[in-house]
Amino acid sequence: MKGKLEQIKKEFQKEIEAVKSLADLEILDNKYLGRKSGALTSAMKELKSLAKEEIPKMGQLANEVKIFLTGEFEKTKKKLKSQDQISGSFDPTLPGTEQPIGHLHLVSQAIREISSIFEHIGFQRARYPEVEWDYYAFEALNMPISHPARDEWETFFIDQKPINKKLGQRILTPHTSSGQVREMEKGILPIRMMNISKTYRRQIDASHSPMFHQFEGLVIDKDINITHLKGTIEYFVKRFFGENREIRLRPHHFQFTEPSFEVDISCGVCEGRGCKLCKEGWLELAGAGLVHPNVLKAGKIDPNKYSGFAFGWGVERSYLMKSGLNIDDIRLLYKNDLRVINQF
Ligand code: FA5
Repeated sequence: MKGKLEQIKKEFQKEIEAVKSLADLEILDNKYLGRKSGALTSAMKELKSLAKEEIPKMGQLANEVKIFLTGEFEKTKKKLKSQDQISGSFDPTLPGTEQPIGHLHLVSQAIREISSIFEHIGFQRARYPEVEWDYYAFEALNMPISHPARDEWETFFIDQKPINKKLGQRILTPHTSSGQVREMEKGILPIRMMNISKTYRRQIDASHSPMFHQFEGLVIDKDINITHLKGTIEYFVKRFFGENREIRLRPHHFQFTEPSFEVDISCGVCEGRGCKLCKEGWLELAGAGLVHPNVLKAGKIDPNKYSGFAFGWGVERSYLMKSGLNIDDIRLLYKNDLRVINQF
């Protein structure tokens, strides 16, 4: 019996090495382990007819051969299956799986468009800190600590002790005007700055977001006057909103410009005739004015030699007012709802 079992194992090893397919493997499985006439199954049936003292020893050997055969079958099966997958299922002529391609958020698209429009008339992009000192956001802009105009910016304050008296408290910048004196401090004249960045205020409703973007133009040169300001704004409005849109400068008050204006554009819905959205045909979009002499002085520029203009706009509001966009809630831009975002 011992010789028979060893012979079965030897022949099996030779045969399994030659197996090339799962179908051949199944035939071999039947040949050796088949229930009715498998070579090993039949040998095991013969154990009963051995001498009593031989049975345990031969039984153990038969079991070892069975475990060996079963293990080899499993190993070969796995190997053949993975070969099948590699060679069988890969068809290089089939079209690949198309991956979805993302796109820029509409606010990023707006920022690119705005930058490019101003680049054409010589403005250079700048970006100043969003976590800013009180000094640059207010004090240097002609708003001393107790001035009530500061309230208009509904500022977020950082819970941190001031590091020196001049810079004051740390805040999240409420407007891009905080870049004005920083730009002047570089000491390079003339200035044509386009500062676009995130700004923060404690406000939230359909037309206010606590985080929003502003773009701030600042021009400092010799003999700058209101016609330069008006021409620049008009150029931007026609490029960004369309040739048919008009602008209006309405007298206003900002501490850091004199004179100051609010900039209105003619409504894109009724084309200036008056409707539900605009009431009288005009929409307010920005603040602007000629740079106050005290701000020039804070930036170490002589107001007797130089003058300048500045304007600050909301990026989101401007984008929402572009003709053809029907978004009536600014907060939709930041809800990350792909059904909205993917339309732009
Ligand atoms: C200012 O922030 C001035 N710094 C603008 C300025 C710059 C005046 C330079 C003179 C010279 P105002 O607070 O009006 O002004 O904001 C300007 C624009 O930012 C608004 O017209 C609006 O378009 C946008 N804006 C203001 N608050 C929000 C808000 N919470 N959410 C979205 N947009 C806002």
